[in-house]
Amino acid sequence: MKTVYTPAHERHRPPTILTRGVVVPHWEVARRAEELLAAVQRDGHEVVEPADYGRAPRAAVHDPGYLAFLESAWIRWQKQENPTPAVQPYAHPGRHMHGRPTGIDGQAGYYMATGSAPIVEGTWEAAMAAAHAATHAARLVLDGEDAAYALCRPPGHHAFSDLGGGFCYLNNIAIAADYMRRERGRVAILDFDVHHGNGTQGIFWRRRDVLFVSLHGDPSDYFPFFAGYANEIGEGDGLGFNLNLPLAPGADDAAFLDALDRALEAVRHFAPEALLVSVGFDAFEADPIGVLRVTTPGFGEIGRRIGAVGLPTVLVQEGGYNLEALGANLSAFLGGFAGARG
Ligand code: Q9C
Ligand code: ZN
Repeated sequence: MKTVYTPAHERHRPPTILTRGVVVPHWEVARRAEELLAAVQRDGHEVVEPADYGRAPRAAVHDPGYLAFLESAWIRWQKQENPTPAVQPYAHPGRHMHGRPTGIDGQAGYYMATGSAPIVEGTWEAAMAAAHAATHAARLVLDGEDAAYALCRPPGHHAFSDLGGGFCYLNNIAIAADYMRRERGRVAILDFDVHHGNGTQGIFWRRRDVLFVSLHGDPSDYFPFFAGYANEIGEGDGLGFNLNLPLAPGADDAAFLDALDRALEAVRHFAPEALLVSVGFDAFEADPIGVLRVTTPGFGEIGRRIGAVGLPTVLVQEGGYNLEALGANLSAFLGGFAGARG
């Protein structure tokens, strides 16, 4: 399978994250992509660089004010007194607050849902490149490839139209899905990252041409907390085209695969012309921020069942933070997928 990869991700180096009151090194590190790349190379997949698709694909999904913020935030931050290397908000609009700040501190809080998506010098370039990688994988599948894998970093599924957060800036899979929709009637997105794909859900909430289905740890006590519940089914035109399957903490391969079967049943019923998959390996039993217990062979079976649906498929990398296991988990997943394609 063709893998779309660019070293542009290396410029995004989020330094730290505040976790339970303590500043710790960020989990979303460049080595993640290096481990994933080494695995696809070991397995003999062809690696290609993405083309530059310009502004249009991201502008079709994201708000102009949000894009202008992302592009300029780091430079604006440097113009403050005693600047630091990372834009990191500390105040967000809570309930009952509707004012619109003009300064960088307030805007950072306005455009970021969480403090876990710091913006450093190379973040914008890396985020654009990740979106191009997902778009390129979509292009390959539109042009007749059976499937393609976008090795994206930074990830994207927590980014809404006008709101970043949770290590995400541009929503790579939403950009790729919307891009495919220009040439295909209906597409489905399946998200098996351990965190609910709240940004992707938000972007397609009122649309019936893009089905969104997510498997994830129960948000009642897990990030992103405020979305991912089973009663979220879309609204307006999109009513009935959003499916959330939250899993209890500690869910094992069997529980995960049962939920995956339900998700794939919904995909088959929707009968899309293509499938896009938010691929996360943070449901892994030894992920440092995960809460589920999927094993490496479990990811193989996940790949096999997704491949067996038989749709043209765009795989887009999201999370997964166990650096020692990332490569093996990707190999298992891609091997399972390829096995089902014959
Ligand atoms: N104590 C993705 O996997 N919360 N994002 C971290 C840990 C944010 C994960 C706090 C998790 C976001 C793409
Ligand atoms: Zn995740």
